[in-house]
Amino acid sequence: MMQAARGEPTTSVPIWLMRQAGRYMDEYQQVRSKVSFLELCKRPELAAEVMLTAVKRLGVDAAILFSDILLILEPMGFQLEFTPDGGPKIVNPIRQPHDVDRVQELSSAEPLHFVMDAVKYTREGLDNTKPLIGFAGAPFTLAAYAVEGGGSRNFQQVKAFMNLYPEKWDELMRKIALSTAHYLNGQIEAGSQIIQIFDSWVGCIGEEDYQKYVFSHTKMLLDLIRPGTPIIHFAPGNPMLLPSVCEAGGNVIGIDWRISIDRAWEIIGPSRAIQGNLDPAILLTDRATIRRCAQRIINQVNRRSGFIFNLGHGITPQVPVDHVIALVDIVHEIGAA
Ligand code: 1CP
Repeated sequence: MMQAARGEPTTSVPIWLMRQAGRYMDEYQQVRSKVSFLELCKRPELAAEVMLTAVKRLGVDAAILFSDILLILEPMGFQLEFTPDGGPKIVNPIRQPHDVDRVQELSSAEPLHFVMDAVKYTREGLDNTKPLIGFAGAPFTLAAYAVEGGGSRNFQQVKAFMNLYPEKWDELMRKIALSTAHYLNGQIEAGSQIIQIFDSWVGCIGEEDYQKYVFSHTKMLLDLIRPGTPIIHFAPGNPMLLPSVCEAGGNVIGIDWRISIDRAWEIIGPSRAIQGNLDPAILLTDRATIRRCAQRIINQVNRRSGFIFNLGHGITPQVPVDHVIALVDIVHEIGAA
């Protein structure tokens, strides 16, 4: 996994899956029947146990910290809740330009000390061959939650805010980017060996707006991450953004199923690794279909160095665990052949 992240040749194809520990798994549901999601994130031993259990059960080649991109918003002054259906809600979102003034910029990772502890415990429980991925939301995606107050279908409020109040938008993005840099460097210090940036919702905007409202902030964040740790930059939803996403930075570019591996590699170029890109919906089909789709991806990779198998987005709660285990086995089998 580390070799692939650095773009070096590997003897097999490494695989891990976004949301590999989550609601589709019985073991996770059992833990969640006793504690709320936020409590789970704030109990480092428990958070580590949830991820270690998933890694062991699935046989994947990397662990990701068990946490959530939204936790950083709490010490920045947002009141965060998770509704019973699992969705996040911000009780005091940004609606007016002056709301940005109350957003606290973090000057260290200390307010999120429980996350650093979860990194330590997860690292301690992992086999040495499996790296631990630390992560954070990218500035746009975090700002989108801060303005919308939760998930959104069309992101109207965040788009209106950035167009109407560009200076306040820059101030908000800057506060988030600088806080996130402390947070990620803290995770690296605690033992994370790879960092993934999730810009999960940036695909809702176009190329020009990415350049105008997003690019410089994401680039600043990536430039502030301690050198030497590979960065996976995942910005799904709109493959037209890929040239700008690459320019913003990252050693590995995460792609979703909307673009083929071949075309993505043409755009991304040989100097970076790629992570992706199975449609998570395929995990709802059957073993033969999962095999066929995994084979197609590995054929397109065509032995190029620097490939990490993953989904184009997270595992959904409806997916049978057996199908996920089958995918990991299939990728290990085909990828070593
Ligand atoms: O009820 C529950 O148990 C909560 C379900 C849950 C889980 C298991 C949420 C709420 N978050 C998580 C864990 C999580 N989230 C991880 C670590 C576990 C793993 O990957 O195995 C990670 C890396 C995240 C990152 C995350 N949170 C993202 C980026 C990835 C993506 O899916 O694009 C996003 C957008 C979030 C916000 C969030 N948190 C939870 C949900 C259901 C969502 C998405 C909701 C939405 O706005 O649509």
